[in-house]
This record gives sequence, C-alpha cells and structure tokens, in this order.
Amino acid sequence: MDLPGDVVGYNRYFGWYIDGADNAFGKWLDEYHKKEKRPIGVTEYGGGGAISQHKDSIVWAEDIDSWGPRHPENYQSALHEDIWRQFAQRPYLWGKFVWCMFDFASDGREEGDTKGLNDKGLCTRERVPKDAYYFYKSVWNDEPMVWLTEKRFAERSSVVPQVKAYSSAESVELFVNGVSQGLGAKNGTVFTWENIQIKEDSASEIKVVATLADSSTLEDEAVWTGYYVEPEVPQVNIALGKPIVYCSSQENGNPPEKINDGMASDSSRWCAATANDYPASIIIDLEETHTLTKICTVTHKPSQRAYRFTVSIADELDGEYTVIVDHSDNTDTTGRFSDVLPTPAVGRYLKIEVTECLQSNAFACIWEIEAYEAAEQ
Ligand SMILES: [Ca+2]
Repeated sequence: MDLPGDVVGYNRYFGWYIDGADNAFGKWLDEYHKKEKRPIGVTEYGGGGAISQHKDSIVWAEDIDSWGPRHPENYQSALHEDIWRQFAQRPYLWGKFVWCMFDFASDGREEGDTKGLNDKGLCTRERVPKDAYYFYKSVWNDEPMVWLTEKRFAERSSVVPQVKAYSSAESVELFVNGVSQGLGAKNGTVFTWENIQIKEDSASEIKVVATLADSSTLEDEAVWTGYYVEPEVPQVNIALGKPIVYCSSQENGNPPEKINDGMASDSSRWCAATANDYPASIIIDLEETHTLTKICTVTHKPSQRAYRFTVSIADELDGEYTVIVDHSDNTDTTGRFSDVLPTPAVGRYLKIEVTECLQSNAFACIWEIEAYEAAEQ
C-alpha cells in the first residue's frame, strides 16, 4: 500500500478468524515485511476466551467457532503463547498490540458464553484475569511468578493430556496429591507435563512449585476431579494433499489444490474463474477406497456469505455419485461446516459441488475440505 505514513500496522487474527496452524502468522508477517517499504507492526491480534469453557486437545478447525459459542479459555491462552513465540522471533516488528485487555460490550455478537460481548479480553468484563493474562505476566513482568493454568477446568478427564504452568522461574515441579510428577518441560515461560493421571470420581490436589534463582520457591494450586473418558478413536484427514482429478474452473492464484492443502484461509482457497457460475465443482481422488465418517468444510468469507453446496462420493471417477453431505438449502453465514455422517460413506472419488451463494456476484470459493476416516486400531 502507498498510503502516507512512516510506519504501518496490520490487524490480523491468525488462529481465530482464520487458521493459524504451522506458524501461519509468522510466515504472513515475513511476506509483508518484504513487501512493505516501511516498518511493520501488529496493531490488533488475539482471540476470544470464555472462562466457563474448557476442552482438552483443541483443534481450531474442529473445536472453535470464532463467530459462535465455542470460545474455550484454554484455547485463547494457547493461541497467545503460539502467536507470541512467532512475534518474539521477528525483531523487525515495531509493535505488537493485544486486542484486548478487558471483555467489553459489543451489541450483535452472540459468542462465547455471553450475548453482546466481545470476549477477546485477557480479563473478563468483571476484571477476572484469564489464563492468557498470566501468560503475558510471565513474559513481560520481572516479578517472579508461577501460575497453574486451567484452574477452572475443575471436572475433567482423569488422564489430563497436558498440565501447564506459566512461570518466570528456571524450573517448575508438579505434584498430584503430594506425589511428584517431575519437572515440567520448559519452553520459554511455559512448563508442561503430558498425560497426568488424577483420581477418578474424587478430588485431586494439583500443585506446582517454582524454584527461583535464589532457591526460594513459589507455589500455585488447583483442585480437579477426574472422570473416566472413553479414549477417542483418532481421526485422519484422508483428503489432505490428495490429487484433484476434476475442477470446473479456477481463478488465477487460487487453484484447486488449495482446497485440500491443510490450510483454511483467504490465501489458501480454491476459487472459480468467474462470479455467479454455478454449479462449480471439484473432484478429489482419495487414491483408494475409504470409509468416511466426517466431512469438514470451510467456505469463503466466513461470517459474510452463505454458500450452498453438496459433497458426494463414488467408486469410479465417472460413476454415480451419492450425496453424503447436503447443504443445498443453507442460509447460515458462519462458513464452517462439520458433518458427522449418519452412516459411514464408502468410495474413492470425493466431489464437492457449490450450487449457489446467497450473496450476489460471488465466486464459488472454498477454503478447505477435510474428509475423515477413523484410524485403524
Ligand atoms: Ca486451503
């Protein structure tokens, strides 16, 4: 851009409104650092956090509704850790501005656990600090500190996939009911322990002890009650990177291969060559017969456009396609679809067909499609 100004700042929400996997924010910054003739900074970044919500092993595409209800507090803190690590490796940034310090009224939003609220604050509107607040305390403040995260995730799986603490100390030890679980793996000010067993159906005392340079200690603790959770069958996205064997048309720069490259973002999308050209379709060759259990789709311009589409499957490229996902009457503009199939679908060729967009003059355009199959046990 050639607007007047000595420096430039971008508001970007990687990991929130768009996928932030695989250091996407940092890569984007490097690209704009090269393009811009002036120093660049980040004038807004972040994501929502509802302190009533938590979940283990969160995946953005699966578990987060940036414009909807699912805003787990522990995703927000993990997001800030991930983004901050990318910022810290890029000293060319002239500034980084968290959006924002406190949750605030935002009429029209229906997100997280409270209507009419923008919950991107590091603290709630009532000034209760969220875990993300303590992450920044650990990286910004000189004052020695330790904070055990997910205190409010008090009823949870008895095998905790990851226990996490923030501390400016050199080492932090975890105790469960007085029994040491060892020193945490250290990544900057983030300390983690994997697969920690707590009691089932009764309370466990979880304590972290940070040892400072002068050998003094700081402690923090929580009480968690465990319950048995059936281990999840791992799901594998078998559409990822598979060859595209048919594409009705493509716009320059947005080729069909972007529909299954593992990134759901504006810069990683398939787009038809012209507007109002429906139906527009792509066929992905899964390379052998698969049994699909779930299809996830992200359409262009989430929160603005309601695309209508179907997903179907066939054994032969030119064979008969059976519709397995039908959004041909969609009116929703979230742009995010996660369809668990009522019965598993078997086939080799996966076709996505965009039939319409409720907004006029829109190009058929999909950011990403994922096809899941249960992993073999
Ligand atoms: Ca993509």
